[in-house]
Amino acid sequence: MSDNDIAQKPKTKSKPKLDRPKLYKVILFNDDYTPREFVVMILKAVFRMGEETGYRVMMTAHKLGSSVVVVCTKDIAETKVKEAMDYAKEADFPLMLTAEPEE
Ligand code: TYC
Repeated sequence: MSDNDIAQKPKTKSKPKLDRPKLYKVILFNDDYTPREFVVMILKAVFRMGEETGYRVMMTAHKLGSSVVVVCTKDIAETKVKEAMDYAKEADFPLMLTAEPEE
């Protein structure tokens, strides 16, 4: 038996597992000054929510102090937070949103 007879293991390419991108939560915080309708308008315009979902998310923040708006990639979360807060600044409301990494 020559060396050539040794069965070769089929060469399977090992695929390195790509880590899933870390996800970020966009959090909406309550305040005493921003009108409810303005918050709902932001949720509809920036986060593409319908009226009912927007109202529900706004009321959750209003009653509990904060509410998760969406979970997405860091890039999208930060862009949307900036967009929403720019609208609020423009209208002189102290509306606050943050992007936080999911545990
Ligand atoms: N608390 C505000 C009011 O009573 C409404 C509001 C809701 C503001 C949710 C911010 O994230 C918010 N006018």
